[in-house]
Order: sequence, then C-alpha cells, then structure tokens
Amino acid sequence: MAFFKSAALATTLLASAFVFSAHAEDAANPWPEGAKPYIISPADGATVKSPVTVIFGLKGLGVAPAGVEKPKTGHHHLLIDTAAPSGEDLGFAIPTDDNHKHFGGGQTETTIELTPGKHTLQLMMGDAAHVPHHPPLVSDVVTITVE
Ligand SMILES: [Cu+2]
Repeated sequence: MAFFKSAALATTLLASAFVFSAHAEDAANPWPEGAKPYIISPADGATVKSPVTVIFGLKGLGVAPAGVEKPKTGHHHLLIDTAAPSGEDLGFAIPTDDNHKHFGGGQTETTIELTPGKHTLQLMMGDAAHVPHHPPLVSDVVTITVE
C-alpha cells in the first residue's frame, strides 16, 4: 500500500502541469454518449474472501495513463466505502487516500485487502489531471460481503 501511495503521488505531481490544458481538452472533446465504467468482478451481492481482486471495465472511451492527454480517454479510480465526489468537488482532482485509489498507470484491475463485513466498490473516471468529467463517469455501486 505504501508503494501504491507514492506512485499515485508521483502521477499526481506529474499530472499537475497538465491541469489547464486538460480542462481545455475536455471542453473541446465532450465524452461520448453512453460512456461508462463498470465493475466486471466481483459481482454485486457477492460473498468473497480478502484479498479481493477487482476487475475494471470501460465502454465508450479508452484508458490512458494520468498525465497523458488524449481525447476521449481517462483512467480509473476505485472508490471503496465512500460516495463518489459530487457538486463542487467535481471541479477538483479525486482525493488520494484509503477510500480513493488511483490507477494512473492505466491499470484495469487491482487486488485489495478488506476487513470482514459489507463493503461498497465503485469506479470513477478521471482525466489526465485526475479531475472527474462532466457529467461524471461513474460505475454502478457494487456491494460485497467479505468473509
Ligand atoms: Cu487519478
């Protein structure tokens, strides 16, 4: 986890130089109608054992690493036991903490440790600077029970 956090911080710093142009790109390239991330696995309602492998899906746009500006792409963020940013928070980079994991390398799966009990998982796409799109691209929430 410590390694992951430093990697995410590095990509955040790298991406910060692109913030202004990334926003201009978004305005010039609206997201395709029907674009949506989704969780391939685990299934909603599943009972699983920790560590849990989460596989990310995405339709209607492409995956690109953080910091790479390419029209109609973004990278996944896994939201664990937290609601997706909304309202004014949509204008800022998605947080980096235990509840918000960045996949700025363009990864499409991860394995996470979860405590026993119910947990929610949700994917949210972010642009080259980790900022949610307008409208935000979020998956359905998957609720799992960890044994
Ligand atoms: Cu990010």
